[in-house]
Amino acid sequence: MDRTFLMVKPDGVQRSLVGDIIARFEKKGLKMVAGRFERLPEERVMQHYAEHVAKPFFPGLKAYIMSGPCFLMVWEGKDVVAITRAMIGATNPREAAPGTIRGDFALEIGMNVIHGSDSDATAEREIAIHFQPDELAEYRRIDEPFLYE
Ligand code: D4T
Repeated sequence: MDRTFLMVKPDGVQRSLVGDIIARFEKKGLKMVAGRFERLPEERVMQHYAEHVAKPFFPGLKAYIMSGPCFLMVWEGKDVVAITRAMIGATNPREAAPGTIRGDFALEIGMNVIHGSDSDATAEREIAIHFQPDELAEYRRIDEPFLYE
């Protein structure tokens, strides 16, 4: 089954959006297979955002992402990367469609509530940065026969 890495950022945690966000993915039919609540250490922030380290917005992004705890998750489902990116919405919440997480819950690009992997390769890389293989649970959702044809 396909997997993705999702992370509620410190603004989402402080604004008590974790439960609402999890509920959206659960109700969609996706399966959470790992979750951890933590303040990210600098080393993993640098690894996670390696492609952005040299960009002008990186110092602000790093300070924000380390400003408080995040909720890190791994989710499974067929085409889960594309599905969750669509549910999360555009990077800039002002351009994110109503009904998406960023469209409904955020205003600024620098505080856009949630991160989601943008490809299968990125998902694999990000899961490996944040989780050990034995942290990923293997189980069936009881409603799977009613979710997949
Ligand atoms: P993440 O990675 O957080 O899910 O966001 P996206 O995948 O949607 O967007 P991204 O990689 O282009 O940006 C990563 C992260 O940096 C913040 N950011 C981005 C920012 O503060 N200012 C900016 O100009 C950009 C482009 C927001 C998300």
